[in-house]
Amino acid sequence: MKPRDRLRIAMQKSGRLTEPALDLLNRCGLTFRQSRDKLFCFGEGEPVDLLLVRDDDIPGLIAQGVCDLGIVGRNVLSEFRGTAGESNGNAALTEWRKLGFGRCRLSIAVPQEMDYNAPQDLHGRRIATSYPGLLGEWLRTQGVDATVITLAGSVEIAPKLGTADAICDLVQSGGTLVANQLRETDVLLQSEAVLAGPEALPSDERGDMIELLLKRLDGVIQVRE
Ligand code: PRT
Ligand code: ZN
Repeated sequence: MKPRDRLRIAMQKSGRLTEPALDLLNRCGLTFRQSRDKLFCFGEGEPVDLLLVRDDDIPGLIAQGVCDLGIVGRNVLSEFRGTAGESNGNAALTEWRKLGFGRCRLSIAVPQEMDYNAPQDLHGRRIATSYPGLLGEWLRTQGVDATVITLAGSVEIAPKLGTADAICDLVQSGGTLVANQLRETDVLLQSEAVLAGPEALPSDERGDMIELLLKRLDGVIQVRE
């Protein structure tokens, strides 16, 4: 791949993390020229550009070196690290900073009427999720043998449709679970948006720019807290 002299940050094009991520970068003194219906935003002052993509693509873009950093939910980053990462010859990714927005948790939920006391009650059951890596790892640590059903979306209706006995999905207010007669039983992961990047910083101007950005971020995050 051609060496780049400008830093490139991947962020969500359109979704829950878009506005707060852009707001945070603006507070760090970064402004961008291109309108947001485009894939690429050119940085005006500093040599920092944005790539606007689906959140699920962000870890892969960093691991492949297409982007230097990304703003993404820990849930997406952890799932990627568990299922791809080094085994695919990709660079190992790390959380450089917690960003304090996009907070949610990845939880197990079961139908309200199900008799559930402990993870062992999931033995032999079917659990629907968009996070098969994280769920599989949790089931292993709990010593539970269950069938993981991977769905891209609408996980919360799987029990009602009869395609799963329980789900493992993101929860924020809990409203979606209640609306689907489900109750939260176990939290697998507490999540928020994070600044993700490779474990080793690039040893050129981009590395210097990342260090400067991290310093500014720390200032902005401290003011918020
Ligand atoms: O198009 P793209 O793939 O980029 O977007 P997306 O639809 O995958 O993501 P998006 O915008 O929904 O969420 C982006 C990130 O926001 C997630 O990866 C999480 O890190 C974070 N986040 C924070 C959430 C929620 N809160 C959240 N509540 N992501 C999803 N939800 C959903 C959840 O899946 C469930 O359907 O909201 C519902 C639960 O919310 P409550 O409030 O009813 O509990
Ligand atoms: Zn997504």
